[in-house]
Amino acid sequence: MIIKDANLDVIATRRSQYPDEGKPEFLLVGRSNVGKSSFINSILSRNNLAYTSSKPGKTQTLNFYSVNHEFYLIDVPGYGYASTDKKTQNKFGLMIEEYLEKDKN
Ligand SMILES: Nc1nc2c(ncn2[C@@H]2O[C@H](COP(=O)(O)OP(=O)(O)OP(=O)(O)O)[C@@H](O)[C@H]2O)c(=O)[nH]1
Ligand SMILES: [Mg+2]
Repeated sequence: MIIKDANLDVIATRRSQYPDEGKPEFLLVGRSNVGKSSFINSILSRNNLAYTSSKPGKTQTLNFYSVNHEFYLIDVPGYGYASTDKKTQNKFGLMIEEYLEKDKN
């Protein structure tokens, strides 16, 4: 697939902020620091589109990357990042659960 266009379209923390065009969405889930954001840059052949870090806990929101105006790749916070406090971990969990339960795309 030729990536003609890739950009960060929407940053969301709750449902009302999700894009609503009905395009397919692919969510990348995994442990913190496992390389989810790096993977997005890699498959889109973009070096610094998704922010990465050698320290866990970099991605803190639902980041919707529009690809060729056809679909979205969504970068999300990783799970298992014990260094954040319980309250923040819980917030990340609820944010992703809301997406998984409510988003139809
Ligand atoms: N050796 C190696 N390191 C990688 C690879 N992919 C990513 N990394 C490194 O792993 C670290 C974490 O990468 P990120 O892409 O920020 O990880 P993440 O899963 O998005 O992390 P969170 O946003 O905290 O959930 C960075 O230092 C990357 O350079 C890989 O394939 N091999
Ligand atoms: Mg990340």
